[in-house]
Amino acid sequence: MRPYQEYQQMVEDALHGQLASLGEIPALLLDAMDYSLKAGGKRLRPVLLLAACDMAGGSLEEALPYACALEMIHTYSLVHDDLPAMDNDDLRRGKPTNHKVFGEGMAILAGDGLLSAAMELMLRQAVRGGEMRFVRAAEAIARRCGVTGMVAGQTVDVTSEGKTPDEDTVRYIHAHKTADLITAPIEAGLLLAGACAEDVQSGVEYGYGLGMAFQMVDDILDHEGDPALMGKTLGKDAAAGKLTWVALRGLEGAHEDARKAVAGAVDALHGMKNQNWDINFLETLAQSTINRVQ
Ligand code: GRG
Repeated sequence: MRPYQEYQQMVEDALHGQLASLGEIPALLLDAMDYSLKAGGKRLRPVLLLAACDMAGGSLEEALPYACALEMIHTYSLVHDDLPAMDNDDLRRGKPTNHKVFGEGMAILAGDGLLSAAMELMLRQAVRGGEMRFVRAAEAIARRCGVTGMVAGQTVDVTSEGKTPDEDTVRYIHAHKTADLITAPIEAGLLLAGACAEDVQSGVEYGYGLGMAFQMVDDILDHEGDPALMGKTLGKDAAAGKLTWVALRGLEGAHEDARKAVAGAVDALHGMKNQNWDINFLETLAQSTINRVQ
């Protein structure tokens, strides 16, 4: 088992090079994309992809373009989410948001650029690799960030503000806006490593539990977190009447449900058919989500 920081460093080292490898990008566009990409962040999604692939005996070199692509997709979603037409935020990852620095037009283009670059990187690797597992990993990521995944969740999120929270709707928002992009790296990492369908399914269940817990804790931190550690303005969700897990279940209920979601994730890991895999990294990561402060 490698430490989190080792996977994180692999991603940090590869991100800019992966972008630059696509060819000549207009300087301002590259600056705007790089600004948000290099603004920090935990790199959770790419780390999950590398760790899942590593656990199942896959190649980290083959997985790296997918890991970087996923971080690009996540970063695009943050850039667009921060725009005045969406959440209208001034601060992200402890820095002024992309549109505050580059203007709204460039922030939209930076997001578009990050999403398109991500697709290109994955498909280039799929063409190079020439095996169906490369295509299937790209399909899983495209599906989970797309119109039945993250974009669907964000749509229901922005159109539900001010409504009375009901469990089905809040679960839908969290499952798609957040958990899909946390499930994507597990699914893609296992597919790249050639895992069997049953183990990919267990990985998907793990990703769902982890992703739901991650967003429940995010909702809790919006009330109880430290803005300096979170790198963003807190308290905005409640003020905007967002459908959060805290709005649905209260702070205590949200803590309890986050613990249950993590337990579900850990159960799924233990149910993997391949009992030779070292599940410690993914298990520890899921458990630490409960106590995360950033
Ligand atoms: C614009 C299509 C579109 C989607 C936006 C990502 C998102 C959906 C909205 C941002 C607000 C939010 C609460 C998203 C839920 C996912 C989440 C908790 C994102 C923050 O992820 P972290 O904590 O951030 O991994 P870092 O900065 O560490 O990468």
